[in-house]
Amino acid sequence: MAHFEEVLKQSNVHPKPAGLVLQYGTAGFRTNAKQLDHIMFRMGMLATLRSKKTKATIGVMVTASHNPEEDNGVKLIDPMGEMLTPAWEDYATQLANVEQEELLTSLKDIIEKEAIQMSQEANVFVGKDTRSSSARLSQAVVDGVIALGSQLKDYGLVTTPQLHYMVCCQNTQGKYGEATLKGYYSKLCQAFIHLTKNASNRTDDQKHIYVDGANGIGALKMREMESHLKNDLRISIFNDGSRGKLNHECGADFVKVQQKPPTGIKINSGDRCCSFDGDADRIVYYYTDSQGLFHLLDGDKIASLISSFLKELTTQAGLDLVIAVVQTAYANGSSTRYLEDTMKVIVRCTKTGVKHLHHAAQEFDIGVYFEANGHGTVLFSKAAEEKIRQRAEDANINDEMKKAALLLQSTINVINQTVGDAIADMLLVEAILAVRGMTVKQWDAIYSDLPNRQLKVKVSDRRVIDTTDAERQAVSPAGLQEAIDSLVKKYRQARSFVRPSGTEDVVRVYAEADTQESADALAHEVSLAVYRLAGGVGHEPKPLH
Ligand code: NG1
Ligand code: ZN
Repeated sequence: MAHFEEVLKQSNVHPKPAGLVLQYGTAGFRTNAKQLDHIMFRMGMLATLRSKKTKATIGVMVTASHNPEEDNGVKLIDPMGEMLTPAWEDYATQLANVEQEELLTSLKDIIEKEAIQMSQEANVFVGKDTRSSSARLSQAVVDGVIALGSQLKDYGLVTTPQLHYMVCCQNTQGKYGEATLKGYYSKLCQAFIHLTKNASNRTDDQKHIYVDGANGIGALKMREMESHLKNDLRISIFNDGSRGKLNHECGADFVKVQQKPPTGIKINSGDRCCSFDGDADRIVYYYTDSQGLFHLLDGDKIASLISSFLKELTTQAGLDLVIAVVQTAYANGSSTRYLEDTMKVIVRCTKTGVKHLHHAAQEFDIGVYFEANGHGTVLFSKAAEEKIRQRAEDANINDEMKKAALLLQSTINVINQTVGDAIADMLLVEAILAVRGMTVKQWDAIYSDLPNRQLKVKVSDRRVIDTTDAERQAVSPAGLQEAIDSLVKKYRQARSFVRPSGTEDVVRVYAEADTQESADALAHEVSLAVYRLAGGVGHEPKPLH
């Protein structure tokens, strides 16, 4: 076959360093950019096979999200804009790791196992973030796509969620929207303008938001979007990439983990700020109060705001829809209590990793899912969307019901249902605050976070840690869970768990308790237990204070 000759020729341009083994993890492949050229080429080919198999457009995004500038990575996007199906993650790992001379055999093996018709047409969408290595690496993806004879559309610089959106639009024949950046901005911004236009309680300072773009793609895309907002929202962008380094002392991950404002942002007390991560699929909010104290409003608080808004609107519209919030073990205990006891919504806990949350959220009429780190979105079932549409068009209902149904429709349109999207989530939060006339302080006050701490421990092989119960309990190594249990008992309102990271070669430790000192002490003690029982390497973890 002609394609295979081309594959052989091109694979010599993108050779695999012998012996290198990488795995398609929760965030695709992610490592130092120098090691990724062959991976990109091979993922271009795998996307083509996936496209032939599904008879649909597949996306390939070149990014390493919140990782440092010298890293890069790649993720495949399935037809409805969702993450690659797990069975194909295994093919991705297989294809990535075969040595040069076995490449064709491995390709043919996938083709055979999946009964792929090579004569079937294929179409692949490619996108990249602003890393200096991204241009070269996305070219390697393109070479892989072309080698197997697929059609191709290169979107160039886009956020991860924008590429997910394009794939979904393309495969739904435009029902979800137009597969262009202009289509994306106008859908989201029109919905935002509709939501805010009758917001009688909105104050002037509510029309101004400060955005930390993490020196990445999000900043560029916010600039592009501004004109579509028709002055309905003023946006001040910091860390726009003109000076600082990507994700360096800025961005959503830095702000969440360090629990402090990013460098490079100048704000006054009470100003409403948010930080995106390096590929703009995460967002966290924050402000400083009149005493200069920093307040973080993370994914849990965003999920709480959104779900309470949706509950209010569905009730006002007289719609009986089941709303659930999906979280992970990292969700602050106060948020879970607030959602269950005060809001009375269903709460589910899944393993870390967006695909797990997304999957669980699909089981409800309305599923709001957020990781504490700010990655999340809202899913509406087809039936729920239909009920909302019918209610909005019903001529026999009162004004209040009608208004609520129309607001719900615009809420659906401002959301990117394919994946967590910092830009879309920001517009939704801004709209809710405007409609409610709510300040960032009032939003923050819906519940108080339990003080918490996240730490990392280096061990020689993090796979020795095995967990259960949505990662909240360690089943191995022996004795670790017992050690954690007895440490937790020493503190009030305490909780702690450990799990191997899916994106870094470390074990993550999380602890929360009634005071910051207790949370810090507990996190440190649990880190020591991990170090001692799970084969820690290097120095023993030191206390934080
Ligand atoms: P790992 O490295 O597995 O903890 C991190 C985040 C996840 C998810 C992935 C993918 C934390 C604690 N973990 O995973 O939530 O976002 O990266 O980017 O924030
Ligand atoms: Zn990201």
